[in-house]
Amino acid sequence: MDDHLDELSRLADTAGAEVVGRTHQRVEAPTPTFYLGQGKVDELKGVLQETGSTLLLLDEALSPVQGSSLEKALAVRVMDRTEVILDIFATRARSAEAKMQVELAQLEYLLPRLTRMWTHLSRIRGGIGLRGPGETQLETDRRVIRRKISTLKRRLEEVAHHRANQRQGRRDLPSAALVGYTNAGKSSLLRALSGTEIFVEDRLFATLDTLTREVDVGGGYRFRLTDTVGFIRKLPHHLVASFRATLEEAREADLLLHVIDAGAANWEEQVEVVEREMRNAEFGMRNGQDSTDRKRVLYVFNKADLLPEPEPFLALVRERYPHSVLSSTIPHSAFRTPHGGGVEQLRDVLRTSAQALRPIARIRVPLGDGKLLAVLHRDSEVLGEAQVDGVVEVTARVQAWLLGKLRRDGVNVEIGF
Ligand SMILES: Nc1nc2c(ncn2[C@@H]2O[C@H](COP(=O)(O)OP(=O)(O)OP(=O)(O)O)[C@@H](O)[C@H]2O)c(=O)[nH]1
Ligand SMILES: [Mg+2]
Repeated sequence: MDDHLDELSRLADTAGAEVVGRTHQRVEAPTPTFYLGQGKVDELKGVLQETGSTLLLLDEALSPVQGSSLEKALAVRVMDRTEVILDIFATRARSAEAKMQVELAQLEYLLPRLTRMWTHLSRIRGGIGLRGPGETQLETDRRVIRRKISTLKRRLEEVAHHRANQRQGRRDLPSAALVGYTNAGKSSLLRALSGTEIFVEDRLFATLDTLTREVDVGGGYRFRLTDTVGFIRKLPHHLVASFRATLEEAREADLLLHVIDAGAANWEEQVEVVEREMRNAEFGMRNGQDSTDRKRVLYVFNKADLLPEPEPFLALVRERYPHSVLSSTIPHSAFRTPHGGGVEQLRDVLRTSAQALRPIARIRVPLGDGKLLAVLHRDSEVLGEAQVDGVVEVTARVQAWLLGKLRRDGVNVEIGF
């Protein structure tokens, strides 16, 4: 309960509001008018006046009716968690795509609430609210909004299509996506591993755009590592739906790095939230190595520098999550992995994965089979070619799927020589 209100406070802070008080009530059956009971509403009225607050935030989702009756009764702006999150996304969207995605989510959210927003806009000015790209739409009617929604969906599909095409040409490198709860340190990890400058902030939802960097994982191997938008408890479903295309990059990755803030008291709850959202977004996940049709997940317990005893902690979590590593992106912190700096263990695991995902193979290509040679040059990394006994022997780093295909086609392939 307190964790949830702490998180709501952080959301408020990120949105630019100052928290002056908090209260909670166990609500067995929310009332259709106020969600809360009349007694609580009266109490809130007093507190709001005393503190001179202009805003009331609720951690639970309000119906359009509950929102507007509470606003009337309390004479302040009332927002639920969904609205605060939408507001943060609206002010933080930078790229054209992120802006379109947020606008789509805002419009979908607004549609059933149009009347309430109209009155709200005419009555209350300033403060945080539904700012950003969706704002101008408030003046238009439902029909226009619906048309705008379908235009946005179409344009987002075009962007997604374009990206899928781009991805096609980059299948030669193994890929991993950083996923996890907001503020877990995903962007910091990408920065530490790639050695490039990436925006990091101790606020929620610092990252809204996916960003991909090539990372040298040692032994001549490179990984394509993608940073993604963070998840949070009760992430508005409109947002999840409109950010679907952005998450496509993560869905396509060979490997998922689930980044966890090991220093958070409720990290287990955060892991559950992330896994639930990923299931909803249809990520094919598996925890382990034994089946081939699902995606591998590596649990990265970050901020290990905050743990008093990192090694016993890791031993404990490995009982439940066998594929886990500790990391810390803070340079020169007391935490060191057995292989050096705070992210070196993760780099080692990535190298091992790269070796497994891209084994080196020797392929015997009959002289004159230009088509096969072309396929190898396009879809694998050719390390060497030699003509031996009437065949071309190609040594290459080959993706597992291509190896399977070559074997099925009866090509002479040898690995582990
Ligand atoms: N103590 C400690 N803090 C860290 C570590 N890694 C990141 N942080 C801090 O955690 C905060 C969030 O880091 P980000 O990298 O922006 O987190 P994120 O997962 O990308 O967050 P979103 O983009 O908001 O989803 C920043 O203040 C970082 O400096 C770590 O290993 N140890
Ligand atoms: Mg980030």
